[in-house]
Amino acid sequence: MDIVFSPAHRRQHGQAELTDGRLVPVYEHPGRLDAVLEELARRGFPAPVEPEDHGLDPLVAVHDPAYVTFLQCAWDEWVAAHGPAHDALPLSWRAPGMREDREPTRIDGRLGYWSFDAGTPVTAGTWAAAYSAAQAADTARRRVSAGARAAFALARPPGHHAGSRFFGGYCFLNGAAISAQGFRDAGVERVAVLDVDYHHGNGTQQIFAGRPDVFTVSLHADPSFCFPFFLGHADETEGGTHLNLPLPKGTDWPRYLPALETALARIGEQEPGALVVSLGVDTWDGDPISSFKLQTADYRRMARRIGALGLPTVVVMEGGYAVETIGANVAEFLEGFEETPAAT
Ligand code: FKS
Ligand code: ZN
Repeated sequence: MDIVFSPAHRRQHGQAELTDGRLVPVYEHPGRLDAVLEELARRGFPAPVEPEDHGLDPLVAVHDPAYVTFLQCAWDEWVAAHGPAHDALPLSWRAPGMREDREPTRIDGRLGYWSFDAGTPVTAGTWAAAYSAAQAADTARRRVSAGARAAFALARPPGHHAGSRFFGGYCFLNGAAISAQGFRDAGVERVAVLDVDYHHGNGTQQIFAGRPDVFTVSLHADPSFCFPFFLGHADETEGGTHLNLPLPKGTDWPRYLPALETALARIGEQEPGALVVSLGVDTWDGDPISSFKLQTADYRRMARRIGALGLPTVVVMEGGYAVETIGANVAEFLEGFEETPAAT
């Protein structure tokens, strides 16, 4: 499997995020990807390739150009207002009854205008890192469009919480959405996105809502008790183009598998020409911010089933915060996928 990786991911290294009423060191940090890279090398995976640079076109295919411009300028605006000592974090958002049609001029207001949470620091390197992750997802898709069975965008910051006009949940640019839209623009009539991260892929759902050409599915912790809280319930079907499979606290493999089978059956019915997988391994038993109970060997089982669809597939890295195991969990997934043949 081709692996696309850019060292520019290290430029996103926030100082702190707001968790349980305290500022704590960020969970989503460069060490995560370096741990995966190391484990893949140890297991003899091929050396990764760097992303190609296709400019802003793949980004603005799924994100509002005004949002992309905001991301490019946010850090400089923050420094002009507050200096560079601390990361930029939003702290005020509009609620129902407030104006959506007036974009604030001051950066503090603009951060809230273009985001949905306070856990996603904007830093000096955020744009460079998010841009490299978007290009990695696009490059992985190009490899598959060019004939590879599968490719893996080993990239961060992650993307599945980022919508057409907002950042949040550690995400700025939605790599999975960029891949899916890339397949469409390359002539694939129907694309499926399968999100197995512990958290609901609200950005991906929003970007493709109501689009019969991109069927999106997410298996995740029930938003009644889990971030992102305000999307991800089972009754959100977006006119039949989306499927949410919310799962209870403590879900283990025997309880996860039936939901996965449901997801795969629905994807199969769509007869897509390509698949994008949002791979989060924060469903692992020991993850520090999650509650599911998947074991390392379960990622191989999961990938064998996903691979059995036989589809040209892009896998995009999302969450997973147990640095000691993130590499093994990802490697098990990739090895399991590679055991499956492409459909002929
Ligand atoms: C921790 C609070 C956690 C934010 C959780 C964000 C999850 C991000 C993710 C992604 F894949 F995007 F990285 N609040 N006490 O794992 O879904
Ligand atoms: Zn997650």
